[in-house]
Amino acid sequence: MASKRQPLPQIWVLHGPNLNLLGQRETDIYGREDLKSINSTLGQAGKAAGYRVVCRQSNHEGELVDWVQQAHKKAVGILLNGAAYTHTSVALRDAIAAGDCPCVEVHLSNVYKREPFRHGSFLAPVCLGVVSGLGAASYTAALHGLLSHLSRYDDT
Ligand code: CA2
Repeated sequence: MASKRQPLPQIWVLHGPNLNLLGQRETDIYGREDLKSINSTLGQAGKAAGYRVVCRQSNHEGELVDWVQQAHKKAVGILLNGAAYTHTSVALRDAIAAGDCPCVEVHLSNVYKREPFRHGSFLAPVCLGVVSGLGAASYTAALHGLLSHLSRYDDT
């Protein structure tokens, strides 16, 4: 009888508004790497660790809220660059807090070096941690932090 392979546990990577423009504009702030390349790096690193990485980008707050809710059901962890919604969205914060899936807040730029309105985050208090300022490497650092957390709390 053919053996059935278990599907890999999923990590969802959610990118917020305007991050589809990465690599094309404001490269002095956000770097030259585009989203496709960041997603591909995360996919490979996740696969090497035994996870399926699912990446999505939206410019719409409600769609991001929907995805966070779905991630709580389908994924074991979330990396979220909420972009501008980080600093404004009670809805995203409530969605993160509404489930048990650990979420890491990610930023390419060092938000604390920038305008004061970027210093506050509605999301950070309900996240596992925050990585900010390492460029595209913020995402890989966040993934490694999440994987380390998951390996500590693995109940399989
Ligand atoms: O540093 C980050 O990753 C941010 O989340 C990026 C957001 C910003 O509102 C946050 O304060 C910090 C902005 C994303 C905009 O991305 C662009 C990329 C290329 C060109 C223009 C915008």
